Amino acid sequence: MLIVRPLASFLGLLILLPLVVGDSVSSFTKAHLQSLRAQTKELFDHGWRSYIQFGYPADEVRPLSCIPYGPNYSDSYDLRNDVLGNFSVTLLDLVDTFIIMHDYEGFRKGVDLILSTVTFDSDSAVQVFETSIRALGLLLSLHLFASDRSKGFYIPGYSNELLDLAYELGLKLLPAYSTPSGIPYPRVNLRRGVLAVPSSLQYETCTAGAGLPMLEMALLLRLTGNPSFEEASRNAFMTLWELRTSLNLVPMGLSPVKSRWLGQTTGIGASIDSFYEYALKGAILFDDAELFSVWETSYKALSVSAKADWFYTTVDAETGYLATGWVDSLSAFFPGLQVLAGRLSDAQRTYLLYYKLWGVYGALPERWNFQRQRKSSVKTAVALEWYPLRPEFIESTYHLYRATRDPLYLQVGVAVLKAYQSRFMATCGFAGIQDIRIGTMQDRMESFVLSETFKYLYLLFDEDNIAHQENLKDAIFSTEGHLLWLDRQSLDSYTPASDNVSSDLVSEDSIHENLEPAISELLSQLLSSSVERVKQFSQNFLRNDYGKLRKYYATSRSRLLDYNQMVLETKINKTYMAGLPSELVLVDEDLTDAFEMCEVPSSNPPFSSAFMSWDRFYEIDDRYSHALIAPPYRSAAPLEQEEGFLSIWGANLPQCARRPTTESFEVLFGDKKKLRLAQVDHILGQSREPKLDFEQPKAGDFWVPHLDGIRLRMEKLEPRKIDSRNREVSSDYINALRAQCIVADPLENYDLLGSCDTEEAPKVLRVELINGNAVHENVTIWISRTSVQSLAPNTQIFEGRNGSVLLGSDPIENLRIYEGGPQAGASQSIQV
Ligand code: DMJ
Repeated sequence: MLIVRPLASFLGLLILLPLVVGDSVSSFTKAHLQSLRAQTKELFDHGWRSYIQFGYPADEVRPLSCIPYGPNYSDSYDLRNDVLGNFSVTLLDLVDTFIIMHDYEGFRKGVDLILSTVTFDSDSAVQVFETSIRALGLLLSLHLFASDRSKGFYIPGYSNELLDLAYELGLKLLPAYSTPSGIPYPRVNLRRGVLAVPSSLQYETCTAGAGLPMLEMALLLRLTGNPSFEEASRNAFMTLWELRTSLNLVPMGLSPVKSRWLGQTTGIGASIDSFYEYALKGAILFDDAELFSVWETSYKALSVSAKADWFYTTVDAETGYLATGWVDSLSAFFPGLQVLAGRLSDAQRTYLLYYKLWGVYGALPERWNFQRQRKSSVKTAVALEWYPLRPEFIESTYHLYRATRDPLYLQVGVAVLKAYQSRFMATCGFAGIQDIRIGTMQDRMESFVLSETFKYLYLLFDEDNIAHQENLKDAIFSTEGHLLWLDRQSLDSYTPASDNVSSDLVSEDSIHENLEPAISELLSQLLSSSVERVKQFSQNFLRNDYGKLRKYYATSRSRLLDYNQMVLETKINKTYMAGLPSELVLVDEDLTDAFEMCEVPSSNPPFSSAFMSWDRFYEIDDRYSHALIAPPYRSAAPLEQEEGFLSIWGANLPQCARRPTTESFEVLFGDKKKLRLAQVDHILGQSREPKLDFEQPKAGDFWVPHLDGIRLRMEKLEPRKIDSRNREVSSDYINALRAQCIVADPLENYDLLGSCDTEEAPKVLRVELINGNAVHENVTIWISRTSVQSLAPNTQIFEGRNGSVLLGSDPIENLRIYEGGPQAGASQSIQV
């Protein structure tokens, strides 16, 4: 098994675990995992056979009506044409799934079919990035396996035919980069080049699309030696980065002609997702420090500006203000990326929402709306209602399982598997959901179902998979789930079989001359209307959430703060764990115990799920109960509470923290533009000064010399509220802290020194987050006296007694003035 245990308890396990694997028992023994893999393979085979029989050589098969599906030649504006280029895209996306499923025969059949029938001489306008990630990525991955004797998928007599095809496709995509900015046009006609695409389909490239082909294109260069591939795509990626806002954020779409953003919204989901993914994966694949710094900087910027309590939001890239009230399904890939970046606890936290969404909907709505409505319903919660069987949730589940081996992720896999065996199963493949709110199905199976969704599902159940072997340790999964690596040995050995497709289908100049006037005209019309749209939206937003915060602060803090959004809003509900069977919930409305415990299941097996034992595991259910609303046709119990799982993995679990009843709000000091420059240091050790007569910072504390550009999330501690650390706030605690801040200033300089005298209810503030960094228990944020003084008149931040700091008349529990000398920089005496 996966966890090493003393023999005695292992023997105990043998007695406790059922030896026969039933469908409803989550034992996850070797035999059980083997059965789960076999079931996954069976599903994949059903999809593959259906496509070959009823769809091929078209791009897709329609799973409900069993007919082929391809581009819509009668309407060039039909967006399905973006992925359907009439080159059998399902085949060109899925063949490497055979590799992951240890099926050499299937792999050979797939490769033979590609080589004997696929052609890119198609009069279709396709998205450059869709074609790159699906077809180009697959061909490169197949080539790497077919030409490598060490991986078990070598093809005897193979002489680069797959690479030839990739090369041919690469040359057809390359003219898209012929823009003045180097940002690619979004679409290209595979036979007739960029000019054959209507200009109104070329004015905007989404950020993910512009940056995305980089990995595939760069690999194509490394394998074929044609520098144009990497130069073009790398240049586009770095141009995007150069255009970032002062918050280090990159909006979601731009004009390839004008190289300017066409909106300011950003986030981690649709239109931007793979930008972060390829910064990190490119850094790993090519050992590239520049790309790594793009990832690190972006991640930090997102944490500062876009991280709410449980998930990343969409924000305005210039101001950091909340831009929309939804989370989209595509963003579910992000926890997997966080795992790859080594941010494991961040990843688990980000994952939790998607886990809950799957529990509620048995799918992920394309957009889920988290904002509180006057009358909540499934209609208000599901902002975009379809689920086209996207892979992102299972992709992150797989990465998290590999990093933690927590059985709850396997349980998720079982639930996903069951959904494909029942709900999504169709006569000719698998059908996505058309409308989650009422449960209608979609007559479509996109190529990523067979190329990604089943691949990650299988990998989740397969400890010994080829992808987990030592000789693939440097490989990464592309954004479309194709395994890529850099084979340094085979570099420089390639001569293209044919150069019959020329990259100058049309010269760069002529593309530019022909397209630019039309696009400029279109842009000027469009910009005026989109500016209007953005304005309207933000006005609405101001009336809603922003207004709440204004109201909250209006009376006592009229001069205060350039603040942002109200993130938390809490109320005591009768039950604190919505969605759990009542016999498993122990409700103590008096809030007198230190801990409220979930009922402990009676069996006491030796293993358990650590994720599920997290004391905040259920907080999100309650906090977002207004938006986690199940459609009427679903009545599923939470996955972790299913009997067959809980009785085995639920030892001493779950132990739940009480839901916080405190409120939180955000504060931004000084200039927003300084956010990304602000210094927030983590203290790694004690001061080296032998004996200081003032309190010293300790390891784990923060050092923040300047408050300008500092964003804090504050928790408001009031008597009898339950705080985020699961404690009831006592009046004694409040009074003790407030006693410190009574001002005893000999000069009675009340302009600069604060006072706790107030007629308001006494309270204390606590910093929960500082520029995206969580501030844990017993951690102090040290700031300099000068920074307080320089902001004091405008922002109502004051020095209290003994180095304490006040916001208005409230002391801040974990923020203190560092007394280490007048210059207060003190970097010499603190290791930071
Ligand atoms: C896939 O084509 C890829 O995972 C891509 O990166 C994002 N969109 C789809 C699946 O949702």
